[in-house]
Amino acid sequence: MVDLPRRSLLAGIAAMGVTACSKINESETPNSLFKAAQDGHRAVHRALAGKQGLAPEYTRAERSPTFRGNGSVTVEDPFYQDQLAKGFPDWQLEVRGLVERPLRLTLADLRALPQRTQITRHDCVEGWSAIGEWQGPQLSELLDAARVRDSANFLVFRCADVLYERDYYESIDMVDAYHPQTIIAHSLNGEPLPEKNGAPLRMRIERQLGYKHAKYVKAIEAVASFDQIGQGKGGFWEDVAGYQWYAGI
Ligand SMILES: Nc1nc2c(c(=O)[nH]1)N[C@H]1C(S)=C(S)[C@@H](COP(=O)(O)O)O[C@H]1N2
Ligand SMILES: [Mo]
Repeated sequence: MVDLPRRSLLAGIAAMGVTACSKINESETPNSLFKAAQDGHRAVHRALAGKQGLAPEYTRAERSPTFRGNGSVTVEDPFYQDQLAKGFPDWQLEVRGLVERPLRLTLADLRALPQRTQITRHDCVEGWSAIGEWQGPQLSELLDAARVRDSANFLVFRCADVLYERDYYESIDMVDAYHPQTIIAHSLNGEPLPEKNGAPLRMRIERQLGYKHAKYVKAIEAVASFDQIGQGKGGFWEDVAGYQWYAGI
């Protein structure tokens, strides 16, 4: 595990500037389209949306006055609570698994990267929506810096909270991983994330339903398959309640 100073992270990103594109192209090869076709919804959605289709973005005036918290709204862990009280000075996000260069990034590292701000609508399957302004680096920046191996097919997000006695986790494929609106958000409506919305870091994966947007993210793991993770369905709600792994909207 390397503790990368910011300069070398940025240098790494500059040096790997083309990876995001080549990765997306790779995932459009006939072979992986065949794999995608095993899930009808995913294939149809991809065909209609196009690989770079953007989720709608809204104006500041359209933001919801409050953005509710759902699922876990607190993290019991004492280290987490101590960090929350102090503004997360020692929180680290790990990027690990099938990568050439594992990373450990502080919030300061993440804030020093180029930032994306997006005002999007969150849709929860429980029947509510909210519009919020999110800010953070694109996930592709980190993946390029970590040099994701070709053998990686999915990213697993490991979360700090426990819900119904299980660690929350989620996973996405490499098309969503490199999508321009997939960001690691540290801010909501111009403020650091509140605890209920996933402080200090939560995913925004804008073309998917709410449960895919992992909150309290502590590690991002590149894997070939998620068969051996959790109960093998690729996420907390997929395991617990049979929700679809591909939740495209
Ligand atoms: N770690 C973690 N991430 C999570 C959840 C959770 O309980 N724990 N709930 C999911 C669900 S179902 C939704 S709708 C959104 C809610 O995000 P919010 O609390 O910011 O509204 O987070 C998702 N990500
Ligand atoms: Mo949800």
